[in-house]
Amino acid sequence: MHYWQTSRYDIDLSRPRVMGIVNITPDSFSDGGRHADTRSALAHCERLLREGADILDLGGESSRPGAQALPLQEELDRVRPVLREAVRLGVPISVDTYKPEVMRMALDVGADIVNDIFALRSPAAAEAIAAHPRCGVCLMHMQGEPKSMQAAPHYEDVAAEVRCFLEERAQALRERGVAAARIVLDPGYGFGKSVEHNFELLRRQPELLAPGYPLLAGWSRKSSLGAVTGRDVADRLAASVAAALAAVERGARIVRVHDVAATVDALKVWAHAGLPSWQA
Ligand code: 8Y7
Repeated sequence: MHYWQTSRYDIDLSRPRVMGIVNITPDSFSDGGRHADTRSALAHCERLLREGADILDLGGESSRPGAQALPLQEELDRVRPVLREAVRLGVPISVDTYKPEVMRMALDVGADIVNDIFALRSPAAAEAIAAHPRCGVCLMHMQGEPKSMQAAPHYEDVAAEVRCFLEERAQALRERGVAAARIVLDPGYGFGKSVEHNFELLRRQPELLAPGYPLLAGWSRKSSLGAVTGRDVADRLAASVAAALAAVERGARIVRVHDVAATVDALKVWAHAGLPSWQA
């Protein structure tokens, strides 16, 4: 599985790819309204591209633990104007949403990938993807839902359960006629998982490769990195880069990050180091 098939691009995964995070959220320091929010999101897109991002992931709703759900119309109105411009930037554009209506809008406007933290568990969401001839999709594991997922995460065997869930979600899509080459899986670090769960999952991440789909990993600035380093979210750059490299070393083909420039540098050095003889 060397390419990720998406609406306009076949993304070559023979080297690890960097997905840059673009949050489209109202800017609390500006009263310029929607137009200003759109412009600042697009400026961020352009910055991440200069820093070497291979894919941009646009999101209108925060999925952080405890975050409130965003009304549908507000999400549509935030994402649409940014997406219209972003699809002209010459890179694959992913849209982070679990709402089928937002997926349909995004695919109509020309998005390449749908990134769904609910892994298309809503039948209408799976339908929206299956109705498109070739968009890419990222299926992420989450236990519970963002509002409450960190309350009491529980697993008998976190790696086995995540793998089983992801394999099932991929199979459900395949049965709707979605080609395997369109599907990427994601362990969902931080989504209904304790610090210990996240790191056990990272150590055992190679087990998630067995179903045969490429893996995407998102560790950027997450709280488990704060737990290990004692650092606040603003000071987790080094921790995030280390986690991204560990994920790539354990088979991730795409890393979803805020700090694109640092991650791109780290991956360049990592690529030059090659694999140790016992892994080659
Ligand atoms: C992930 C994600 C977030 C992730 C995928 C954050 C939207 C929380 N994390 N999507 N989204 N994987 N596929 O801290 O790990 O970035 S939001």
